Amino acid sequence: MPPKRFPALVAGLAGALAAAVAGAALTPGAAHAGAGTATATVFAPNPVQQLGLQDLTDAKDADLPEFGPAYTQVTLTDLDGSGTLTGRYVRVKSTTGPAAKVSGGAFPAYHRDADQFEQIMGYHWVTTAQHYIQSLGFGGTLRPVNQRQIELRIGQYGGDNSFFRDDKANITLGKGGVDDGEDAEVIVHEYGHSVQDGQVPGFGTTLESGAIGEAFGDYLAVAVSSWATGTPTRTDEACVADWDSVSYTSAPHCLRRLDGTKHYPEDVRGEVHADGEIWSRALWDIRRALGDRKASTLIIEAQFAFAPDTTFKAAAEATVTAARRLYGASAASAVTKAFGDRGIL
Ligand SMILES: [Ca+2]
Ligand SMILES: [Ca+2]
Ligand SMILES: [Ca+2]
Ligand SMILES: [Zn+2]
Repeated sequence: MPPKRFPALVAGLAGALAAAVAGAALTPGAAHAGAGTATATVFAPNPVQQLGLQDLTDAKDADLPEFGPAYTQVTLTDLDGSGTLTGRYVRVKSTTGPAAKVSGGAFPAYHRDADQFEQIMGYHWVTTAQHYIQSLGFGGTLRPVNQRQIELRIGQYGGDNSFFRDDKANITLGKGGVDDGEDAEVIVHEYGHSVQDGQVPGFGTTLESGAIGEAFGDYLAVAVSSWATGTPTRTDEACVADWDSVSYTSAPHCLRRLDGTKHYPEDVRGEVHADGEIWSRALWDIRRALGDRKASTLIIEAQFAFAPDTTFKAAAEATVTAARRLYGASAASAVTKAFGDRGIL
């Protein structure tokens, strides 16, 4: 388990605290001091990864007994005290079903067959992803990254259409197959697009920059999953969205992987998600070489220098530069090797 980040407040206290801090200006540090909290129930990160069961199926959103051990109680943080899923980093809007509502300092223990479950998931995993980024020093010793309130919408149709959206800060989750909001790695992938847009407004206007966007979302999904829920994992750590993908892949179920062998330029297919696997493997290798903390820090720091229409080569060079500036020559050479192995540098 990672270091404890969520203070274990008793439920009764949480409501009082939420009221006390409502409207107060929260500093990033205050997010960890228990401001605006409530307990809730989530998957962490998803039932396939948690249980190691590749034969789980959506079963039309049924709350079958095998999901039981995957339900995990967490403390939602950074809530604004209104009793809804509105907080410092995200506000949740659902067009399907009723809105989740606090009762006595806690959200009811919604399960996957309730629309509110995906709302809670969305709130929790966006906030957790922002906490992960802050844990690296962003907003402290390093510049803030995407420390704004985004909107997370849940609708019948959503899907991964961020490449075509004009409001890239925000997230839309759909309900095709397994509800997208039941898999933390889908939520954090989408938040990855928001993060990059926060760093470089309008990022991802070309095939290669778009592929970098998909790759970073996948990388962030895995990094946040591991940070929040621990390793080793019961499915391959490099597997993204083990649960959402059960309805469209064969076992082991992965939407995409970080440890593929695609090489530039011969494996380019002209599709951002497919080509993103070239870039994400380089990020994965950087993480294996330098560890999660250094890798994620330099990868995110480098993105500030990316042009909205960057090429793989220019972005890789910016990443090497960030590695050298933050961690010196040996880190820079590890990053150069990772991109070199993919044919990018
Ligand atoms: Ca559901
Ligand atoms: Ca889905
Ligand atoms: Ca996973
Ligand atoms: Zn995407």
